[in-house]
Amino acid sequence: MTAPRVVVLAGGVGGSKFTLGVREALARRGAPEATVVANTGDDLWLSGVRLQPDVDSLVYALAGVNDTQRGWGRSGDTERVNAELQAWGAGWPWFTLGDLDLGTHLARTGWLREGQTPTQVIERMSQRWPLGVHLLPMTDAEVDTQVELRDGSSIHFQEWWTRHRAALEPAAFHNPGIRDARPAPGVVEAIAAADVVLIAPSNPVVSIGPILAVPGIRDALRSAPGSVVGVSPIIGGRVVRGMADVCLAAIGVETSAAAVGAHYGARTGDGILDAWLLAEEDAGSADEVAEHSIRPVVTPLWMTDAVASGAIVDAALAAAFDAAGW
Ligand code: FO1
Repeated sequence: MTAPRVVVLAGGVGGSKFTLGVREALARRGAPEATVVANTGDDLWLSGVRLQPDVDSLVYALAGVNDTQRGWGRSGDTERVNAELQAWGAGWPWFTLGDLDLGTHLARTGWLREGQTPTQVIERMSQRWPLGVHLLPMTDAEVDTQVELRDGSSIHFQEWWTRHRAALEPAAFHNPGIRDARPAPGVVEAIAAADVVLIAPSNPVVSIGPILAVPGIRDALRSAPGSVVGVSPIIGGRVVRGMADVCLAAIGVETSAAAVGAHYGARTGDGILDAWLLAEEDAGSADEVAEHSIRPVVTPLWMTDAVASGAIVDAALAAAFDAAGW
C-alpha cells in the first residue's frame, strides 16, 4: 500500500514534531492528508480568552510560524499586551501570552462566543495556512485537565505544569465532564476509515490519555480495521521532553519504553496497540514488549527535523503493513 490513509493522535510539542514527519512521509508517497486528532485536555480560559495549547502548537508548527526555541507560541512574538495584563494583575504572572498568540486566542474566543464549535474554529484557523493535514480536536466539549494533589486539592494542569514545573506530587489527573463528552465530528469516522492509526510520541498521561478517555475513541481504535502503531516518547529510559516521568509515576507506570507500551496494551488483549516503535537505545526491552503481544520495532527515534521524523513514520507504516499482513 503506497498511499495509506493515516490518522494521528497527538499532543503539543512532540505531537507537532511527529506530525511534520507524517506530512513529509505521506507527501513523498502521494498519499492523502493525514487526519490529526489533537489533545484538548491542556486547554484553559485565561483573561477571558480560550487557549488551546496543543492545537496551537500543531497549527503553528505545521504553518512554520512556531517558536522552535521555546517550544510553544509564535516565533518572533512580543509581550506588550502580556506586560499590560500583568500590570492590571490579570491572568497568571507565571504564564506568558504573546501578542501574536493573543491574536489567535481572541479570534478563537470570538468565534466560540458566536456559537461555533472548536471543530469549526480549527477548520477556520486551518484556512489561513495550508497545514497539509486535516486537524481535529479530540472533542468539542471542555474537559480541561485538573491535577489532584496529595492533599486532596486540585489545580488546573497549566498551573501545575508551568508554575510548579510538575514539582507538586500529583495523586491523579482528571478531566471533569469527559464521561459525557463525545468525539469531535469526524474523529471516529476517520479512525474507522484509516489504514493506519499512529500514536505520536506525546505524553502518554496528559496528552494521549485524555484523547483515549473521550468515550468512543478507545473503542474505535480497538475495532479499527487498520493497524494501530505507537511511538515511544521514552528514549534510553528517559523522557525526551516535558515532565512525562512525573505523570507516569502518578499512574504507577515506570518511565521506560516497554512500560509505556504495556500501559497502552495490545489490541489482542484489552489495549490499543498492534506495534510499538522503540529507540535503538531501548532495543534490550524489545522482548518485554513482545511478551505483551505487541510487535516491537527498533528504530532511531530522535526527531531532530522533519526528515528524521519522516523516517520514523516510514518505520511505523512498514510496521503497520507487517501487522496487517500486507
Ligand atoms: N509554557 C510555559 O512553560 N510557560 C508559559 O508561560 C507558557 C505559555 C503558553 C501560552 C500559550 C500556549 O499555547 C502555551 C504556553 N505554554 C507555556 C506551553 C504549555 O503550557 C505546555 O507546554 C503545554 O500545554 C504542554 O503540552
